[in-house]
Amino acid sequence: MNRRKFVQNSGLSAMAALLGTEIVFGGVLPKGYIPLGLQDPDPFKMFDKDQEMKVLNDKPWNIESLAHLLDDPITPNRYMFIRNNGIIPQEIDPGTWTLSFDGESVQGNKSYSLSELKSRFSVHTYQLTIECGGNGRSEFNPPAKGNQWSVGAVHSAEWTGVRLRDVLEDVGVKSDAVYIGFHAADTHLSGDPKKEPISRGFPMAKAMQDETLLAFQMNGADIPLAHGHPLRLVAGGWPASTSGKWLTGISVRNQVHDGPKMTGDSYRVPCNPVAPGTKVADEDLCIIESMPVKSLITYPKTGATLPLGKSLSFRGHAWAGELEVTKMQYSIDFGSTWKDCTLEAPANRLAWQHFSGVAEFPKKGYYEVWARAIDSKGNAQPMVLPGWNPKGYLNNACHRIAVKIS
Ligand SMILES: Nc1nc2c(c(=O)[nH]1)N[C@H]1C(S)=C(S)[C@@H](COP(=O)(O)O)O[C@H]1N2
Ligand SMILES: [Mo]
Repeated sequence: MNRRKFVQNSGLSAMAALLGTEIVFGGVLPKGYIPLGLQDPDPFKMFDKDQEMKVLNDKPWNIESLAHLLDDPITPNRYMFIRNNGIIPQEIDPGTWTLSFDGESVQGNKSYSLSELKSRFSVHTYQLTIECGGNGRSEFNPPAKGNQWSVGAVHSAEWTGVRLRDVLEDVGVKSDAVYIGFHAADTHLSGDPKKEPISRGFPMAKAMQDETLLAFQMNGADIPLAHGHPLRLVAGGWPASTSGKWLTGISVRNQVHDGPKMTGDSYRVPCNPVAPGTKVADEDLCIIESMPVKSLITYPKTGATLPLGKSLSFRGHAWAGELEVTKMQYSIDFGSTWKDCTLEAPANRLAWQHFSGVAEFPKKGYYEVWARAIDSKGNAQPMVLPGWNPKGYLNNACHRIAVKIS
């Protein structure tokens, strides 16, 4: 039961207990009225998000964007989805914030203040597309537990920071290093201070890429609190769960990192396809690495109506994890025939690419515009749901919008 319902259904004494004091004129409270002191905060105001965004969960906060809100070439904060596994840290002092390095494969433990990171290493800016591994989960059948993301758990902001590689070189890494794992300042939903809500990572090869950043800015300003202020690991093209927010530590491991949400069915999918609903043994699950090819039509909004004889200009973005998108196509006949879209180069590696097209419709009636991206290895987005997996990851089916010609 959520808190609002609980408060609504509770009597005066329960509300007083929640407030920590007596409600003095409680006897005259209108029925069903929730005292301001017990009302949930407005997430749109609190996180500076657009009112059209969809709140999937408030404990922890998970807020989804919508295809047509993601139209900007670089996603502004207002339209960026929020995904949390735990409680957002409350008291953050960038002045005393430190990032510490440890693990089996560092030459010695070391830590840096934020100002040391900023002054001792060269600063880089990249546009990086990060998509939640569970984006598209809501379509799987049998359904998968977890936030029921539709298509809006992706964003492509500009991140500024220092390269993880440069800092790792300064720390000194042993030759047996295979993986890094992040540690962060958010707290576990259980309230247990010893439990980390999430501590994921990636292989050294990803850690050493130019674009893998320890970021302190997003879109040219301090990172907003919900997106990892004051320091965030950003690994474009990989499941967003590897981009640790509120970053406090990096462990350099001589084995695959085994922090919370690295094992079991978290962010792991069957190494080989399975029938929907299959129970998959632990050793048959593989960690998700680079995200699959995908695209979104961000204009027009689904449901557009157009007079006969007028062509439809549409546009959107396409991305392909570590790869580039090399071809973008659209169909107005449910995938029977495809035409090419105009496709732009990315701003930099791991940034999404913009596409546009002009569709003509032969007669009045209902149509759908389907969009399909193809990556540099020839992988195309599937028209229908891809392989079922226990937690509903990696749904990269073609995005589509409805259009009526009247
Ligand atoms: N510290 C920390 N980092 C985290 C998470 C978290 O719960 N705690 N969630 C991860 C997941 S699962 C996703 S999808 C992205 C979401 O990033 P965003 O909220 O900035 O959109 O953050 C990742 N980094
Ligand atoms: Mo995620």
